[in-house]
Amino acid sequence: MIQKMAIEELDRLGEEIIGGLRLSDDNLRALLSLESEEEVQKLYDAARKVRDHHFGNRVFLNCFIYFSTYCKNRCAFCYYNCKNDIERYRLTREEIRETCKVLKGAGFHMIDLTMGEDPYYYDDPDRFVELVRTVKEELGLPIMISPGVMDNATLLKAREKGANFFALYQETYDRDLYEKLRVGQSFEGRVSARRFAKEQGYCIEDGLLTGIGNDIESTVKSLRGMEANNPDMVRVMTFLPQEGTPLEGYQEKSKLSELKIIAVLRLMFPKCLIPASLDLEGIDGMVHRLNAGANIVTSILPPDSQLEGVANYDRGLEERDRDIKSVIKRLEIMGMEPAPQADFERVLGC
Ligand code: SAM
Ligand code: MD0
Ligand code: SF4
Repeated sequence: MIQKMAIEELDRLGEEIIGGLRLSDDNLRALLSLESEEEVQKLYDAARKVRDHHFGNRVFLNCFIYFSTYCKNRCAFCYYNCKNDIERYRLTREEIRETCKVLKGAGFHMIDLTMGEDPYYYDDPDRFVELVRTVKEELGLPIMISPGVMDNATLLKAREKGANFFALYQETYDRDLYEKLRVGQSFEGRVSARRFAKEQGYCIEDGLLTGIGNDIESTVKSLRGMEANNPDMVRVMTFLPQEGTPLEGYQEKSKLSELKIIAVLRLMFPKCLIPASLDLEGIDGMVHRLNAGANIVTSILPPDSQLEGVANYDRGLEERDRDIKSVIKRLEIMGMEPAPQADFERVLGC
């Protein structure tokens, strides 16, 4: 049986975490099973207190460039899985250079270069390394790479050419669920690519999906699984069903909301970057995620961009409100502001 957490304990939680308290598995179960509006708000309050203690009102901004939507894999949740008959694109090096020009001085702390596991790059990974070099040369900003599982030699070369962060999400540390989600992909291979990157001086991001077969026990397992990697950034995303995929019609009444998990992540990983992704609910959703303890806005698209997101809540909508100016405007209304770049460099040095 899950032990409940008393309201008074929730009131003290933020302070206690700042004072060094580590949550037990029973604490995690209790927090993840909170339901009443009052209790859940207290959880967010605690997470914000911890976030503000370490980062003040300052937020980081991550630019998302999905430069190739070709993929050889068949993740059950993903729109871009190779079985889905969709239009795809692969930007040329020149197009990427042009995108960088638009991004100069825009105010981003980091550029996220994401792709599907595109054979064009996997058959000749030096093409990918070259792309990292180009973006570094154009912008001089920190670079996150999200290329999927990459071989060690390529990870090393990309690091030498200026990649700072390696994002690779396990989605779940429950192996049975993993096999249903990342169909045909090695669980260990994913863990070891991330571990290798960390050993080589990358900052690493790990992540979970929620609303897709995870219960409280498997979520606790996943949180502990992420913790074991000593990540610098940790995320959770709500599964959004995608047209043309096996899980197109999947619906789940999950009590494990993304917001609750964001708050728990903040309590478990007080100093980590935790994303408020625009990909799921846009800028209104960003506000809720920041209020639950997140501190980096991700999936901000380059100005006037036609590029894709990953889950794309706005697919098919006419208006796309995913630009850095709109984000900053809303941060100001919230009493928050973009952090100085020096703060981000400190995070990278951690
Ligand atoms: N191809 C690389 C890979 O899979 O690692 C890079 C893309 S990765 C950043 C895409 C991530 O977006 C997935 O790991 C998953 O966490 C998330 N995602 C994909 N489809 C989603 C969906 N339908 N709903 C929510 N999140 C999704
Ligand atoms: C996001 N669409 O932050 C991006 C993506 C990949 N590193 C990040 C999932 O929501
Ligand atoms: Fe490919 Fe990544 Fe989508 Fe999986 S999540 S199908 S690896 S793009």
